[in-house]
Amino acid sequence: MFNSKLCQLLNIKYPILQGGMAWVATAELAAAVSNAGGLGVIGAGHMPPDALRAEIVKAKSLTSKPFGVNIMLMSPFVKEVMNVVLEERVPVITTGAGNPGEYIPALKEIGSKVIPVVASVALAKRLERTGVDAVIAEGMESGGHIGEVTTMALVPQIVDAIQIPVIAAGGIGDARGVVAALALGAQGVQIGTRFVVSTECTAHENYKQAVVKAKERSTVVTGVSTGHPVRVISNKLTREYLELERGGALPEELENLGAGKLRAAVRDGDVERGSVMIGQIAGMVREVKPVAAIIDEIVSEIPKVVAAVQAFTQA
Ligand code: TUI
Repeated sequence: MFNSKLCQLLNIKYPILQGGMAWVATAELAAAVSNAGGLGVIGAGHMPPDALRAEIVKAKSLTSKPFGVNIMLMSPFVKEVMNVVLEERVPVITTGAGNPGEYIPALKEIGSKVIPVVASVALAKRLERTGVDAVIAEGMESGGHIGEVTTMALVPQIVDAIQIPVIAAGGIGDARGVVAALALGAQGVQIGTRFVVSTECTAHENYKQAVVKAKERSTVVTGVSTGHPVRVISNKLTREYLELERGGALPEELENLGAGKLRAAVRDGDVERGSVMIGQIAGMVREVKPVAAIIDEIVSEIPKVVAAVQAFTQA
């Protein structure tokens, strides 16, 4: 086990959480991450309750280790999927895209660990008072729905503002990112993008290859005008979307254009007309590897990175 409060809290070997990516983070990916010593997380996204229950049951059959479910608070099924995770007694719940406040008492009562994603100091402070176990401070380098502050600026400000453990997310994909996060005061990291390009990830091969081909400037942020900014790979869809957005299109028109597009990219492999949500570190992801190899590589390179940093302070 790693000497991190997070490892004790979640009963995991390495302080590495897998991002709960809608459509991408299935039971297969989550179980692979948990089996490799991290915390795998099923992404509930917009899943109906029965589909989520089936994923949870599958994950339980694939791993005996703790795993989590990410609940996307903008989902129309949020109340029903909350009931499913309560009934299935999922050990860890992460939340995204909103304030989970009203759901926290019921989750705490059955002993689930609750770890919301936050993009601001204000929400981190408010949620600490409700008894959450940790927060994930997610910078705007991340893929998908994002906030406005970078990981480098957000993490230390949240670390200074609260007492519970902080997990850094956004722009982390290798040992250098992990060491940087720990230097900022985080107790662990959440990684999404790097796990998309893994053998166990069930996303369409076209999606993985779009990430492999991406460079550091390949993503754009759509939806700023609707109040729901989303980072995705630039393609036919984003060119059309951003043109409409610049022309002052109504939020409803833009939401309609985006509807169903993540599924089209992840499941059908339509990476030109679909929504390829991915973080800015896509540019350093070069090859598809098994999850265990990704985690082993990250963990095994940490001492080398620490030594390189330490060398700066030695005369
Ligand atoms: O949730 C995410 N990333 C996501 S969710 C998602 S699903 C989707 N599908 C289609 C269109 C749009 C989204 C894809 N990616 N990350 C966690 C996250 N949460 N990032 C930012 C936030 C956040 C933002 C505002 C959390 C709380 C918040 O506070 C609102 C409030 O009420 O204070």
